[in-house]
Amino acid sequence: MAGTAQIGVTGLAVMGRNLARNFARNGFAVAVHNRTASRTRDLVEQFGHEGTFVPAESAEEFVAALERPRRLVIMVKAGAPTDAVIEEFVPLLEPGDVVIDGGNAHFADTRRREAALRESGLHFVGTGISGGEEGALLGPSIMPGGSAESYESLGPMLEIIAAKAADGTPCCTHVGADGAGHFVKMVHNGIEYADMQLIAEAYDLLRRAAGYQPADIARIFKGWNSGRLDSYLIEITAEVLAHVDAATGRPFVDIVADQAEQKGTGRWTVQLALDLGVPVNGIAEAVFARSLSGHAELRAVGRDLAGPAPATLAPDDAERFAGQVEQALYASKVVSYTQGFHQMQAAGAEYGWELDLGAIAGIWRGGCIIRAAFLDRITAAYAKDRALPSLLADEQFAAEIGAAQEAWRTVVATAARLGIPVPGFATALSYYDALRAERLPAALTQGQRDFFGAHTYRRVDRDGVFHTLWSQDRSEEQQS
Ligand code: NBP
Repeated sequence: MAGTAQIGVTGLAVMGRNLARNFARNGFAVAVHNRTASRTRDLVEQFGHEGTFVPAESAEEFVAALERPRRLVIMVKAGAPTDAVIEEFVPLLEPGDVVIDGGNAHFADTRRREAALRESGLHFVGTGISGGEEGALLGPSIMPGGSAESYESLGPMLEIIAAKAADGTPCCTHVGADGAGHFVKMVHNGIEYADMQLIAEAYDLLRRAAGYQPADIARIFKGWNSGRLDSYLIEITAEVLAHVDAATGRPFVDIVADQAEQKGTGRWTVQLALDLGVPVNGIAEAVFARSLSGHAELRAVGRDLAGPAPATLAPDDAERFAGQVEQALYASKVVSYTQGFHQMQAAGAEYGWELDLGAIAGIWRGGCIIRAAFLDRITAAYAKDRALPSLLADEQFAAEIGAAQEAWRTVVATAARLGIPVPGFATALSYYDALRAERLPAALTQGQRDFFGAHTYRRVDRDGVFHTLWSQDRSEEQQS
């Protein structure tokens, strides 16, 4: 079978195995390889009937099975294992071959690997893949970086195995050079964190402020899912809330320990936003909310702190409040996407990627965790103005948020009054109000910085950089 496989996948744990099956089910001959050969044998034994698999037990056999230029997908644990696999395969490859990393790599690692492999004439394509195990098999959202040339040979295959949006468009596009694909996947995950946090806050308010039970809230979410909040995450939230624990007969959500876990990507999004100087408050609050939930000892110490007595709204008010929560959720969601897209825009400028933000929203419409009808609107906003400075500068989003803002304020104020934490809703509203402000207290911050550290400031009425000689009470002097 030498040189007949159109693509190869090495690393056959859940993701790699399903991705290989996806290629095979779509008619591609797929070479398959794994460090531990039993996984390769299991795959062919269980799923060999689904298409053409070319099993390989050694790296040499695997490379020899691929047609040229070779296309080789690495689906192993991110970090050192990915480097180990690259080191193993690179000496066996030839200029023009394409090495694809479909793992959740940090984009800086992808930039480093791309530069190193380019020296040997190899294309390195860091590719974000979203949709988990099921997406890998049935159609994920695919975010390939790397050179445009590599996309010419690889792109058509990826577009075939990718999810399709409702209008049939493949959820895969060439995102940009070197680490762009992994960066965009990381921001996708950051936005996913923010979406999940906002949904969790909406649930908490409906339960604790409005007095609804999980089954009622499931019905409310189901209703929202046929409106502008229509999305995979709202859909599964309704299912989780409707689920009853078989062992106890209690709502499933009540038997789950309330300590959320986080993997690296949400944290990376916030760390890199800090490096880029981009406020991604919504994502940051989502990461911190998970982190706080996990600090059991801290929470035990705080549990007896003073707060308002628990109170719930009257049934008529509860119904109206549920409508207001929908508006607050929608407005906060628009803000967190605004922040995520700002981060991608800033990274594009910093790293020289020509990111098409509308196309990126487009490939998130299917396959991935944040898939939502709403993404069409983002694509439309960037189609109207490719250089849109912020999603909130889009007339339609601005009008929608304008219409929601009163309800949004009521929800945040109600939460504060009742002592229910809503870090996601509140930070989104503060971001919105900060953008609206004619003047920010940053002027005072600058004054303080000049006072204690001679950090200088700019004036509103004259050009230049100024410092006040505070101890001498002397008027400002212009710096050179
Ligand atoms: P894992 O992340 O659990 O990795 C297991 C695979 O890595 C196995 O094939 C294992 O081989 C291989 N591997 C390791 Br560990 N060290 C190796 C080394 N030094 N040399 C060669 N192979 C090595 O698998 P996964 O959950 O399928 O995820 C694969 C990638 O996809 C990861 O980067 C992950 O972050 C990313 N991803 C996962 C999801 C998801 O929902 N799970 C979604 C999107 C992306 P062995 O069988 O010999 O131990």
